Amino acid sequence: MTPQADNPAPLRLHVPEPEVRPGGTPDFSSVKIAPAGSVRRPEVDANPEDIRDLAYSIIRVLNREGEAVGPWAGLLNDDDLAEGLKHMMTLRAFDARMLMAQRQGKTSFYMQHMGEEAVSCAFRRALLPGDMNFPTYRQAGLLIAGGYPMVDMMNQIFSNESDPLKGRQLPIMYSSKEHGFFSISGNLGTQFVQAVGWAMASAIKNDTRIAAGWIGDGSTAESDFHAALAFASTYRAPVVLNIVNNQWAISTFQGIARGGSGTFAARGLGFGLPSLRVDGNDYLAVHAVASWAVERARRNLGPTLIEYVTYRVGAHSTSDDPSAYRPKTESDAWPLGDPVIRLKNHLILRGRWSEERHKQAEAEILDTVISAQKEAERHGTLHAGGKPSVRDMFEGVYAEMPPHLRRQRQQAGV
Ligand SMILES: Cc1ncc(C[n+]2csc(CCOP(=O)(O)OP(=O)(O)O)c2C)c(N)n1
Ligand SMILES: [Mg+2]
Repeated sequence: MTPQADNPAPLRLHVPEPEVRPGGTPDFSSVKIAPAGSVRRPEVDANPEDIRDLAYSIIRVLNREGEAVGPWAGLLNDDDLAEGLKHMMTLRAFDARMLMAQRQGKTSFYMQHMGEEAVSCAFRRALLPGDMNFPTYRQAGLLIAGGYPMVDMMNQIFSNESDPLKGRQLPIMYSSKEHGFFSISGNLGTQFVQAVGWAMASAIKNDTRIAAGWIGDGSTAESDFHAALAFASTYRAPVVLNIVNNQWAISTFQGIARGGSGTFAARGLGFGLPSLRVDGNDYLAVHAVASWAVERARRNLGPTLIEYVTYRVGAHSTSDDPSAYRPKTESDAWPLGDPVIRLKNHLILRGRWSEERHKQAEAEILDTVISAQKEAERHGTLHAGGKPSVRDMFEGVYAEMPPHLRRQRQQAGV
């Protein structure tokens, strides 16, 4: 018998810990950030084996001075960028008003995008009409940049008589087939397999529409994430697989779901997927990388995995208090800055924008959001005014209502 077997050391688990806790000094010195413009831009038909390094770097376009530099720059003109800036400002203003509405008891729940606006707003611009997103709850920029009426978003949040989803979904879990926005699932991870399945169906039908799946850093620990990658890789489904790494999964830091892999993008390498990491707070970089991946999918070159490196500035949701698990000043220390300010500075540098123009745009956007809110509130809020009908509860599931539901509807008197 060996001595080890006689007296084995007790086994232990490794539980990763965040570097800093509340009360500590935020430290992101371990986050390695490539200088803007320094990461190469391969051809879209590059062999995934030849671009494995892109899973470990960070593609960036906007430098500290606000210039757009390097091989990923130059896709969007100044008008496009000004429009993009307005989309992000609109999402931020919308968030602020809806957060306040939740505090006022007009809705039970809200989730903000603060700090992550570039990801969904810029990605939307890379898609074509007919393409389908399978989003999580933090991609409302897909709707705002896609022209979905803000009043309908608010009607859903207020669960009022004009709620397009008739009170059946948690507030903010929108759905709009026409706007390429598949119904959000509260069960995390499901949207990734659904995106791959939809993309496979599109290819089976010889259609030209592609899909985009969305998942958070924490949710990549779900088995659905891995199943989605296996199917996407085997069948080369026309899908863009997006991981939004905002550093947190409610109170759990990203190191738990990432485990031993260096980055979330690196998860794709074992599946042979082209896997790119991008500065998620850089509107131009997000759009450029998204366009690269969309072109691959559209040209039948297969799926791409993208990790957006960003930071969740606000609370996870209105039910969360981040001061319990991270330093209050952590977002100020985040090294990739604020996506709105970075794009604003770039446009100022190009002579297309100014501080005055920005203030004016902020005021105009706030006016638009407030008038949309007034209109939505005319149709009711959580505790006041019009509500969806109880009858709606019985509709929309079965093509022909089964007898037991018909009986229940009669009992409810609707
Ligand atoms: C299958 C499943 N498990 C757990 C939850 C509870 N839950 C809701 S949000 C969340 C954190 C998700 O974090 P992440 O994927 O990083 O997304 P983020 O909120 O940061 O955008 C958890 C655990 C859930 N909704 N579904
Ligand atoms: Mg997260």
